[in-house]
Amino acid sequence: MFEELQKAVLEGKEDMSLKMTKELLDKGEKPESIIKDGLIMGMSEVGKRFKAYEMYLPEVILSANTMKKSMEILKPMISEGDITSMGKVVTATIEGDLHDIGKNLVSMMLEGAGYEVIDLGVDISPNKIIEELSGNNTQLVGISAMLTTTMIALEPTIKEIHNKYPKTKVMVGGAPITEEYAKQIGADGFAPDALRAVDLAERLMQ
Ligand code: B1M
Repeated sequence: MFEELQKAVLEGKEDMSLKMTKELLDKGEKPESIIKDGLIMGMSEVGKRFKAYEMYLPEVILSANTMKKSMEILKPMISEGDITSMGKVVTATIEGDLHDIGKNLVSMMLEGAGYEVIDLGVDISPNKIIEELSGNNTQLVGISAMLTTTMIALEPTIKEIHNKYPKTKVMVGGAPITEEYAKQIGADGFAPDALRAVDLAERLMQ
């Protein structure tokens, strides 16, 4: 059944993806497994085929939207924690970058783990983040970058946040980011996936 869900994402079939998502839930599968073993695996295959020129942008958009539709069902199920108990996190995709699936997953997982998450969306400038931080005590900012052309905007963004809010930690992630790069640009942490982003958030907010 997971294979059918992966196939639905790969082929951009929203109705089938929703049907399989609901059937897996009815069978007692956890929302986290449905995301990881169904939706993300389907999307990973999309990434591979896009890279190999076997899929084109309109098809990738269909797959991304298909994944999003299923995530809309799953999100409330993994966001049932006590949202004020763990602290406040602001999430965003870096300026110039429109990819939001990974960032949305990270936001969802953080919400599920009990954090209050303010998701600013995509193509977010340092000013917009700073504006959001003013007047509240956000402990952590999570920034996603998916392009080699946009990841370079992370460093000035992190610097600006640290200058204005020295106590606020910044974690980064996204396909082109590595642990080493994150250190080099002054991030407080890097996570390769949404699950590890939650562990990292816990460590950074201690
Ligand atoms: Co784009 N795209 N895309 N794309 N796209 C990539 C990233 C690319 C690697 C594809 C490729 O060539 N193989 C490539 C980047 C190459 C590079 O820079 N090295 C690329 C390109 C080139 C582009 C365009 C420039 C294409 C064009 O127009 N010619 C364009 C740029 C637009 C822009 O942003 N300005 C573009 C557009 C798009 C779509 C709009 C069609 C669509 C995005 C839809 C959307 O997000 N709403 C899209 C998609 C879907 C992809 C791929 C195929 C899939 C990305 C994805 O959603 N993966 C991607 C190929 C790939 O990554 N293999 C590709 C699934 C998601 C669950 O994984 O986002 O990696 P990911 O998130 C993971 C981790 O990275 C991590 O946790 C997540 C979950 O485990 N993570 C974090 C992410 N953020 C984190 C933050 C954290 C911690 C962990 O802390 C804060």
